[in-house]
Amino acid sequence: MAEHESLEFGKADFVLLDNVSLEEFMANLKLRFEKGRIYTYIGEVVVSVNPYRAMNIYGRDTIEQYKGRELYERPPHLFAIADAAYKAMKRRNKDTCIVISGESGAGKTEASKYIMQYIAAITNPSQRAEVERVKNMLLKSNCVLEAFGNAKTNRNDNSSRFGKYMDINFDFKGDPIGGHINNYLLEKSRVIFQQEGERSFHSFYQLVKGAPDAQLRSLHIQRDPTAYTYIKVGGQIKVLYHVQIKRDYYGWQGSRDLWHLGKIKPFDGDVTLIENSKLVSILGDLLSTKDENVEKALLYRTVATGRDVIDKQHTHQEASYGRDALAKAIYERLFCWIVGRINDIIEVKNYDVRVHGKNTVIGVLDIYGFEIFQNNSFEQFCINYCNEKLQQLFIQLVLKQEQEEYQREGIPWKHIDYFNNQIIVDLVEQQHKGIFAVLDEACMNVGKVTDEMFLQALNGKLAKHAHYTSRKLSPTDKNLEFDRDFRIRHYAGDVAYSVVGFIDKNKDTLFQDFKRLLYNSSNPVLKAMWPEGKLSITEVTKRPLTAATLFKNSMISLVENLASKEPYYVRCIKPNEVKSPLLFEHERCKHQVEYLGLLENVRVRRAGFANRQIYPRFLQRYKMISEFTWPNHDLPSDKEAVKRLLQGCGFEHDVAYGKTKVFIRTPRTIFSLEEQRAEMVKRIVLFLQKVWRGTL
Ligand code: AOV
Ligand code: MG
Repeated sequence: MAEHESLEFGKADFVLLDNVSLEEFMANLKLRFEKGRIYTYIGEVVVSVNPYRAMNIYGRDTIEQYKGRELYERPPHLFAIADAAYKAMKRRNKDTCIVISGESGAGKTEASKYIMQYIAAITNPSQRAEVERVKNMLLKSNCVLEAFGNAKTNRNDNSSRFGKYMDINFDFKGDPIGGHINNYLLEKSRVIFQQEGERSFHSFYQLVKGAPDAQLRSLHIQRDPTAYTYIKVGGQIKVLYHVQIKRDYYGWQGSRDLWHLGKIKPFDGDVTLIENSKLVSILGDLLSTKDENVEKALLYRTVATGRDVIDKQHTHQEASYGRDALAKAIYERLFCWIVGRINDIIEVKNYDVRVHGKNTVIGVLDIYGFEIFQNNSFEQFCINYCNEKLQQLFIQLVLKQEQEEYQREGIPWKHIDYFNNQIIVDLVEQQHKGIFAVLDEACMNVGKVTDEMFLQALNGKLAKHAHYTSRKLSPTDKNLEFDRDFRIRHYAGDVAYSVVGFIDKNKDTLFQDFKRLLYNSSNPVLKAMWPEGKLSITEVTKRPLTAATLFKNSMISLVENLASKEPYYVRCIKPNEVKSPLLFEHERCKHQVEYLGLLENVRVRRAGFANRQIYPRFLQRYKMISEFTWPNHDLPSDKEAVKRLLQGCGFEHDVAYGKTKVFIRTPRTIFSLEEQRAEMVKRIVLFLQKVWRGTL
């Protein structure tokens, strides 16, 4: 008996549970976690529990075990799902994607890295130099993006503060020839503020800890991070993993092409900046622009009144606001610029379909997970909405369409119920009525609209919505601590959001003066990041889209893109709040199993069919294994022919015949058909060779 089939480690696939109940599901999950079996299947879905310790299951030898194997031949593993996505892409010329979901700290980013490593390890057997270069860049880019886009939060020491979707392009041989990264809304407010116990992005600490003295001197940066207001707000300046940080720092220094971006560096954004002329001149130096222009942009706003152009001095508050907005914008644009540079390097070039054959894609999605903090703001709202969208995609593809197809095809089917979170997605994104729409409307208003007025508008529009409430609507609710909170009942739990800052963050205003300042920098890289700075003050600019609208649009197109590919899922579970390798907190895990819809997934899967194909395609592939169908059948329909073929093979009990498709329950049947087909192909080839040589 294969190790993974031994009961000592529980059931390797939840579909094999004796009874599909939450209790049995949890008992199996816990047993496997305790035995160090962190992966379990639900059919082709991998359920993963974060082990919070180094596991010896990702090495070269393990990779070899999974390479080219069928899913159930080896114990459940991310490598098996990566291999399945790769095989589907290669065998059937299909674009596939791997969607990794789970709450903050559940292990998505780690999983995405192992998947990438696996794909890199199994491809390019002929060691083509160009392919090796591409693979190297794909793997290295992770390190750079993590440095600039990840940070310590109270949920995860290495939390992704941006969403990442990476396409890997393959040529007809199945070797990676390029890739493309899409990044989604970076949590840039972290540049200026961190909650208690949190840190800013890793890059800041890596720089002060890892850069050589001379370089720090040239950037006017001290080695002591406590000297910098922006990166010490969260009080967590102690640098974790010092050794790793040093290695990482040199790691991205080594990526030669990416290194010169380091020219723009964090600066002390304290208001003293304005009083302290030395800081102004440091900034002038780092931004390659005149000191007096820096000072002017920080203190004044140029406004056009009719035909006149005047300089209006900022109040202290406006100056602080402007300074913070500038810091956030510089970092955000730097981040997007890095992604752009990586894309320049990895993008497929000189691809000629006639030479290279069809170009197929595997997409890997790693986003920021669902999160609840002490104080939740606009950023959490966007992140949690993003998770709702992905849950909706899972529901659509795994629970809904699957069941609808059985009905459409006339396969006897008892409907399996599940919670559909579309209602929450609508609550956020619906036109005119959704929270984003109400927010945009508030931001559009010419008069001064406050966050509180926005909350009132929400209360007015959403009073009756089952997933929305606020203190005004439920005055006795103890979980709503403040008048400025509204609460959403998300698929993964209730979250109270503070409206403070929603309007500003959504408008995301950056004074035109700063754009002009940076556009006029003599550093060409900086200049290129601020094309709007070209406009003169009297030119009317269109109102830019709000942060919410941009994010919503990017999520909608992301989901469309994923839905157009054949999806594979990794569902990550976080076993405890304290990052312990030993603790399986039953209630926490149960909650995740419930909201991820895993039990429903098992039910649909168990009652359902692993594989389906329309009759003509099925015949085309397998007709050679039956005398009734090879080379052609004389039965009245392809459906009849498929029936005859499967009866002949003895698989009758494992299949169902729909109107247009044959449904096959277990993957083993397909595997066996494939084996028989391979055997026949071999024989036919031998036969033909003999005919050819005239030796028959
Ligand atoms: P996330 O990506 O799901 O959270 P990570 O992948 O960053 O979570 O995992 C959090 C931490 O858990 C890692 O830094 C590791 O210490 C540990 N960990 C996760 N998976 C493994 C594994 N397979 N083996 C060993 N340790 C692991 V967020 O990005 O916060 O949503 O926004
Ligand atoms: Mg992550």
